Amino acid sequence: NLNDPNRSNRRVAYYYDHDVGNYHFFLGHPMKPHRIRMTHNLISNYGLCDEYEYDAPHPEGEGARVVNDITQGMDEELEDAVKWERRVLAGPRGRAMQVFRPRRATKTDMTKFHTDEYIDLLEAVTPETADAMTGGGIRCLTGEDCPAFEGVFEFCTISAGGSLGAAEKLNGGLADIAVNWAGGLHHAKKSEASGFCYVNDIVLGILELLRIHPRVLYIDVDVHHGDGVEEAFYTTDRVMTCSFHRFGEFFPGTGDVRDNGIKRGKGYAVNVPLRDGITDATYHTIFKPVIAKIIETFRPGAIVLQMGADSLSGDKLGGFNLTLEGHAECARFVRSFNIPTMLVGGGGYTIKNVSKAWTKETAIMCGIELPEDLPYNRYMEYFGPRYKLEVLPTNVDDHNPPEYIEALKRHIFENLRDLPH
Ligand code: ZL4
Ligand code: CA
Ligand code: ZN
Repeated sequence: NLNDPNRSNRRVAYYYDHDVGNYHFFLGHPMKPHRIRMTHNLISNYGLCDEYEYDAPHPEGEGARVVNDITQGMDEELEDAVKWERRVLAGPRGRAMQVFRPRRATKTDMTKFHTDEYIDLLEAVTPETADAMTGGGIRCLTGEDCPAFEGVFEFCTISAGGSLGAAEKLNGGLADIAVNWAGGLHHAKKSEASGFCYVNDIVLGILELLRIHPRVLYIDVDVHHGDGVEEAFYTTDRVMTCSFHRFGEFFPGTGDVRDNGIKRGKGYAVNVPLRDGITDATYHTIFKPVIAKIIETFRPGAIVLQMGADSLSGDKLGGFNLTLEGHAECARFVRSFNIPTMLVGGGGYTIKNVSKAWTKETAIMCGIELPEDLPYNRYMEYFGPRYKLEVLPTNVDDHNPPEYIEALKRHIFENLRDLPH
């Protein structure tokens, strides 16, 4: 039954470039692209994938090959044990999803949203100019949040290339769900980097989806407000943006519940400003009804879901108290509507938790609930002492009383009632 919301066999396309983990923002910078590599390693050791199939010929002309072969150099007995564990976890279902190395986004791709001048500047960053271009005088790359690190442009071609590849795959009807954990960089503006984000892969991906779909819904569960995406589509009724975020003396400071779009876009931006310490239970008393109502009234042809993992409990920058289960429930809930969906990453600064979240969520997209015991993997030592696929809540106070949540819901539902449907 194709309409069964829990139908397990969605076609999932997963985008990963094994170079992504090699980029470093700056010493001590909280954003660590290495977390994408950790995620991929955990995904492959859970048996969800094992090799690449290239979307397009790779510029370096490489063919498909096995990646992440952590068994190389192991003694035979351990190698057998690891391979056996993978086979057991993968089970009889065979390969769960298709794996692609994305093409790199080009300047022409990027200037579908960004200005030529800004992209030229980004491309001009080299090891020699990097230091001089950070902060000092150049307005577009600002200070410690967005340093001009070595390879920043290439990093952006990977992140944006994944989201474009994912959008193209959905447009072609070749997948039901497409995943790019290297994307989700929601703060980047038309001609300015902001909040660790340089090129807005999400805006580029949505623009691609709009070629086929009259209406696209954007949902953002990162703990920060999705301001760059909201701003890009603030005056259009073809994209509805909905961000859940921590609000009140917190970056970037935008995303008041009263900000809901202008001109033709009036009513097509939804903001859910939350206080710190929010738990799974409180979060879902607002996430589920708001998303269900939006889908019912807006009837999107495609969804982009930003799964920023900094809303998890214990995040270095976050302040929410969501467990792995509560975070993943957002993805499971959106999947149940059975609408073509692209999942992207975003924030997430306690990196062992980021890789657990995005691994669990990748599996859920494939219709698989993973066992809690982590499989042997290359980054095993990050996950001690419990080695479990879990993020537990802490006992911090939830500063979101029921009255506050109810008032937010009332405000949002009243706005949605005014939309044509
Ligand atoms: C750091 O330790 O709130 C950057 C940034 C670099 C290394 C050493 C420099 C120390 C925390 C953050 C000084 C850093 C001062 N290093 C940074 C107003 C601010 C000005 C910059 O998840 N300082 C700016 C951005 C936010 C601000 C959050 C979230 C992205 C996303 C999607 C972006 N900026 C105050 C901070 C450190 C750093 C330690 C930092 N920056 C924490 N929060 C911010 O939504 C990917
Ligand atoms: Ca958000
Ligand atoms: Zn964030």
